[in-house]
Amino acid sequence: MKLSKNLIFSYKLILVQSTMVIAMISPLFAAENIGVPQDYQMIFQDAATPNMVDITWFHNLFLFPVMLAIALFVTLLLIYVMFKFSAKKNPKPSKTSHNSLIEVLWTVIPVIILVAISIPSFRILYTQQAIPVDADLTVKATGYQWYWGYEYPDNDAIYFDSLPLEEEELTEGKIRLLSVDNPLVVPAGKVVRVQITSSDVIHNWAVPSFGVKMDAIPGRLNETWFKVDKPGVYYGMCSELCGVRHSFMPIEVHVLEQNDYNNWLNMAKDQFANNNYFQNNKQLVRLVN
Ligand SMILES: [Cu+2]
Repeated sequence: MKLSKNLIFSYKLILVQSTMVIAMISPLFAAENIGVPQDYQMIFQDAATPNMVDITWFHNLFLFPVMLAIALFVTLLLIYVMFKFSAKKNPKPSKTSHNSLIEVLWTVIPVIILVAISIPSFRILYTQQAIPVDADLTVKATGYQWYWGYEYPDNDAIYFDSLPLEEEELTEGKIRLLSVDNPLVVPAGKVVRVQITSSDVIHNWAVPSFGVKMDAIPGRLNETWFKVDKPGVYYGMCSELCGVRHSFMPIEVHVLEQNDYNNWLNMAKDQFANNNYFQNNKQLVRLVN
């Protein structure tokens, strides 16, 4: 009776683990997506920056196999123990309570695994944090309850608000809850330094395909960077719970070829530059008054 219970338990364990493995591997073969989440997606979007390439490699080809190997090893060990030392097969249990060799092994091997994981992990963390000194462009993203404001301090202080499109404004190619009226526009193949802050509560500027996720904190200026070679539209969202309309502050980044970017810049200078900052920023007006 006990054995059959054990059997059912081990079958369940195998079933749960194999379902988890299939669920985690299948998105690796998902169709091409650039900067857009896909239906039933479970892991990363396609990488658009060198940092995200590293992060994807680290997860898919390093952490995931290590995790899989450990999970399989522990599962097999459990199954082995359940059969080998069941009450039926092993009626007189051993009274062993210490085994120096095994204790050293189960301490040293996990330490080696953790050190091996930490080396690429620290390298990736460092490249994310170290802003290249020769950044080609600086943009500033400010989080407001509940939209983003973008500023180009190097280009006549261009400033504009970026609000999500309402459902009736959605045209062909626009995505509900991801498309905005004024997207952030940057040139392709250039290092973009992003300064991130907030005017009210903590927000978070996150674009998954860039491997970028940085808190926007009132009174602080955080920095991150990205370099996207492939022109296209990339999406992200505020990733810090910031209030009732937290899910309505998407991020849309247009990466343009240099020529197209220059054209946009000229247009933006006409439209957005040197405007009265307070007029543009209703939130600040409210705070000041
Ligand atoms: Cu937010």
